[in-house]
Amino acid sequence: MSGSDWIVVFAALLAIAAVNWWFFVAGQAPAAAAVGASGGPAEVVITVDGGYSPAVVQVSRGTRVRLVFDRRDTSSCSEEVVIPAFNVRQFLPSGERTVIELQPMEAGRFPFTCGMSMLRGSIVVHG
Ligand SMILES: [Cu+2]
Repeated sequence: MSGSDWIVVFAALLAIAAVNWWFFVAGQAPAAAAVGASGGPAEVVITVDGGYSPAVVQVSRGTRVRLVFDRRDTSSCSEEVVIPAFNVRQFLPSGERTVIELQPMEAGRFPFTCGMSMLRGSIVVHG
């Protein structure tokens, strides 16, 4: 390997370390998923297991979005998801995927919670 190859390898390792840091250390902050932007699929799977993962979903205004709630836990806390801005109150059977379709027409941050407002997430709509 020549000297410049090592620089490339080092830069790649640094990039991998930065990504790992972002997911595992900075991961204390709510994870975000972007859908509908740059031609990506407007579907996001949200794992429900004592919380929502990702807890923040970023979408583009006017994009039709499929939120797929994949409920893994059996706690009564998470059995219902509520999205007040979209008049959604939906039962989530444990061990199943429940699809909620939305088409946000306004930019803003719209929370979703469990039926008791203990578990929290939000949909961030970019204008
Ligand atoms: Cu709850």
